[in-house]
Amino acid sequence: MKRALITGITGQDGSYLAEYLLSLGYEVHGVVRRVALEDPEQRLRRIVHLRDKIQLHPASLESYPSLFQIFSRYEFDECYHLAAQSFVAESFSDGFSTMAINVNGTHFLLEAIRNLRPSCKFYFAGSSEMFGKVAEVPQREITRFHPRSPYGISKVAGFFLAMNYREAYNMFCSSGILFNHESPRRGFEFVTRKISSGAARIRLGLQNKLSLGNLDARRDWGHAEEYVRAMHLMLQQPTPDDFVVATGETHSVREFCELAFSEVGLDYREHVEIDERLQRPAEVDLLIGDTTKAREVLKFTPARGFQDLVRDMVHSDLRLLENKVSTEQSTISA
Ligand code: G4F
Repeated sequence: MKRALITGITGQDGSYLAEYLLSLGYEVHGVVRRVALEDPEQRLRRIVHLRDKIQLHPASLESYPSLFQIFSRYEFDECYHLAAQSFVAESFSDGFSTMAINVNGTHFLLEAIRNLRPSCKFYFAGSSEMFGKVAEVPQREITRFHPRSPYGISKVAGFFLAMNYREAYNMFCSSGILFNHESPRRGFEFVTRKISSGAARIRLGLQNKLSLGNLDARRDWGHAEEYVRAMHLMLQQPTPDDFVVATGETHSVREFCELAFSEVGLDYREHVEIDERLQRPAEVDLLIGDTTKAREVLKFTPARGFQDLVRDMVHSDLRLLENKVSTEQSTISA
């Protein structure tokens, strides 16, 4: 039985990856913040159904000793480093904590592995945000990076840290350059979930308007549940390497709105309003990934397209809200 450690196990990707590794027969461990253990209903909500199948360890990405301790107690075969301050807009508000968590956290983990378990394979969650002001279209593994936010810069640093540990210490470190990946488990701060839940709430009469920023930004949106398989595949290769994971299609935020609102029988133009305060100081205008290497080497091709993703998110939010409303109503009448 292989033993894997996931940082960021309580997030969208971490929860899907934990499910996937369990289905493959792994022993799954996760790093969580201590506060998460104290507020399980909210902070562990994505992994509540896995609670008795996984082992959680309280630690902080800001503390080398806390990570060192976990590696000194267990011999892991694989480590998936997904935890990060991952909201781009927040990185403009507080670039310093984004850099500290994302860069030092990655460095601490790599160093703990080097000292205690150098044979442990390491997956680093890179990001298409590293391409930023894109040097070519579509973007591939060798496209020059030009990040446009502290978040993007922190991911470039993490990417090169992983590469450096690979080259300097011969460790198995691979980075996934994942393009945007979404699902019904996405956090509400990201634009896709903001739109899917907004459209569902407007449909149910719970609100009437949805404020958004730049509707013209284009993203290559895939389904997170599928993308975790690519992470796992990267660590099963004979040699470590870096891979773009994407659908190869691009759509604007406006198209996402159009489709999401039409799924619930509404016209987004009657409900979406632009709030200039939601514009970013520097925007990433166009992302679209070149899927060739992942297809040829990993044999990974995502099956779920844009329409399928939008539908999944909107209908899941509708169901969630309908259940909530009917529970509230039955509580009131009881
Ligand atoms: O959903 P977003 O916040 O995602 P973003 O910035 O593309 O980053 C996500 O994908 C990256 C992979 O490329 C990850 F590395 C990162 O951690 C994160 O998961 O914004 C998408 C686009 C942006 O262009 C933004 O300006 O939507 C635009 N947008 C327009 N109105 C908005 C809004 N974004 C948000 N969050 N909220 C808005 O109201």
